[in-house]
Amino acid sequence: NNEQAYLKLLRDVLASGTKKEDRTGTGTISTFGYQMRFDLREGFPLMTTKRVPFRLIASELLWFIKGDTNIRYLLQNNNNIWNEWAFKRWIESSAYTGPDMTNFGLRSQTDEAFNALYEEQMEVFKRNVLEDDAFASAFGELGDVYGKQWRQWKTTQGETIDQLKDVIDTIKRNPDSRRLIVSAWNPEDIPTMALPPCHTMFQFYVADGKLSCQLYQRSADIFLGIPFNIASYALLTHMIAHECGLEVGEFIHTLGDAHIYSNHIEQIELQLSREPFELPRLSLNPDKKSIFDFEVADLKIEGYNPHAPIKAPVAV
Ligand code: DHF
Ligand code: TMP
Repeated sequence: NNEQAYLKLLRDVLASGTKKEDRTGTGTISTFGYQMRFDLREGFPLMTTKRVPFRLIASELLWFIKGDTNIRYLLQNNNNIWNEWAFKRWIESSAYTGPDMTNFGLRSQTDEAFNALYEEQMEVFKRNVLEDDAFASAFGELGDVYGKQWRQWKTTQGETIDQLKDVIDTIKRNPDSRRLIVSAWNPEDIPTMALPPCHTMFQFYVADGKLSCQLYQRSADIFLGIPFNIASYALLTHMIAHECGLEVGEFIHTLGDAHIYSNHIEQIELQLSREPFELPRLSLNPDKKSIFDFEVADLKIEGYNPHAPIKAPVAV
C-alpha cells in the first residue's frame, strides 16, 4: 500500500545515503533527489508504523491557510511543533535577559541540568505568547513564512497576491492550466524567516476529474518532518478537491536534500521492524464548502489504528 513508498525511502537512504554534516550540528545520512507517489484513493497516507498526530497536522495546515505566521494560534490548539524556532528568535533578541540558552537544541539533549532550565524558560515563553498580546506579536512571530507567502505575497507595487485563493479559482475555471503553482520560496523575504520554507512550492494537476498535487521539498527530515508533510499535503489536496467538486488523484512528493539525522537511526530500525496496518480514511464536513471555512473539528480521520508512537529529538 501507500505506506510502502515511505518505508522504502527509509530503507533506501539508510542503505545508500552519504554521511553529511548539517547546520544543526547533529549529522545526517543524506541523498539528493527522490520521489514518492501516493494514490490518495487508496487511503489517507497517515503512517501506521508509528502513530502520527493528525490533530497537529490539521491545525498547522489551517494555520497556513489562515495566512497566520504567529505561533499563538498553534499554542491555542495545543500544538507545539513550531515552538523551538520562535523561542530561538526570542533568546537571540536583546529583550531576553534570562539564563544563557545558546545552542539549546543540542545542549538540552546531553545536559540534564541545562535541560531543566531550558524547559522552564520554554514554559515561560509559551505562557507569555499565550497571555501577553504585545509579547506575542513581537516574539510569537516566525517572520514571513508559509502563511504569509501563500495568502499575502507582497508585490513591488505595494499590493499582495493571494496565491492560494488564485490557484483554487484557476482550478475551477481552467483545470487544464499548467500554471497551478503556489510558491513559498520568496528570496527577498528569506532573511525575515525563522526557518526558510522546507516545502518550497507545489503544483496542482487535473485530469479525469481528479486533482493531483506535487510538492517540491528542498530539505526533508525523513523521520520527523516527512510523515507530517505527506499527511499535510494529502489533506490540502482533499480539501481543495472538495471545494472544486473533484475526486482526489495522487500526491507526488519530490525531495531535494533527503536526510536521516544520526540520532534517529534506532527509531527508524524499530519502525522498519513493524508491519503496516490498513490506512485510515479522511472525512471532511460536507456542510463546509470553502477551504477557508474549515476548522479543526471539520477534518476527521477514521479507522486509524497505528503502532505506538516513536519519540525522537528534533534538530534545531
Ligand atoms: N526541523 C527539523 N530538524 N525537522 C523537522 O521536521 C522540522 N519541522 C518543523 C520545523 N523544523 C523542523 C515543523 N514541523 C515535529 C513534526 C513536524 C514539525 C516539527 C516538529 C515533531 O517533533 N513531531 C513529533 C511529535 C511532536 C508532538 O507530539 O508534539 C513526532 O514524533 O512526530
Ligand atoms: P535547513 O533549513 O537547514 O534545511 O533545516 C530544516 C530542517 O527541517 C531539515 O531537517 C528539514 C526539516 N523540515 C522538514 O523536514 N519538514 C518541514 O516541514 C520543515 C518545516 C522542516
